[in-house]
Amino acid sequence: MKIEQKVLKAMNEQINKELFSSYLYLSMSAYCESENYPGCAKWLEVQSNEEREHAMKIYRYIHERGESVELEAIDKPKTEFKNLSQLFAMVFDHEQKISASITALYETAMKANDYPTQIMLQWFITEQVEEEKNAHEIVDLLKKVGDSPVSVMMFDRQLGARTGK
Ligand code: OFO
Repeated sequence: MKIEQKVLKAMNEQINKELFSSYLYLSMSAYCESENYPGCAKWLEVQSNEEREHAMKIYRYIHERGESVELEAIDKPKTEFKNLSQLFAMVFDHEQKISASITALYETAMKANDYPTQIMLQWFITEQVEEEKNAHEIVDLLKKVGDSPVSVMMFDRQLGARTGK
């Protein structure tokens, strides 16, 4: 069964969004490295790698369906941040936008009666619940941490405990 053009276009756009997410989180990781928050840098690097893997899931799926992937230019991510609170608020905001984009893509696949694509996207829908939850928890935690250097150091250590590549 061929993928409808509308669905294919939306999936190719989603690849670009996932790659941009990866690039954005890597940029945030670089900022944390330069500000001496190695734990936050590690968390964001792992997140960046996960986002690339999300892009690759769709990339592989398009090929499995015998269609073509079309990669577009990736926008330049923000490189300067005010502080950790602003940075993680941006992560949460970005994840909410990605969830909306996945939902819209799912609706496009539904309208096209493309059941395999809907099944493939169910993984992303579940993943987004987790991603939003994680980002929201960090934003909340940072509110409690406040400005105390010792608390910020402990927060950084906690984030650095994240496992993954
Ligand atoms: Fe962080 O989200 Fe991908 O899908």
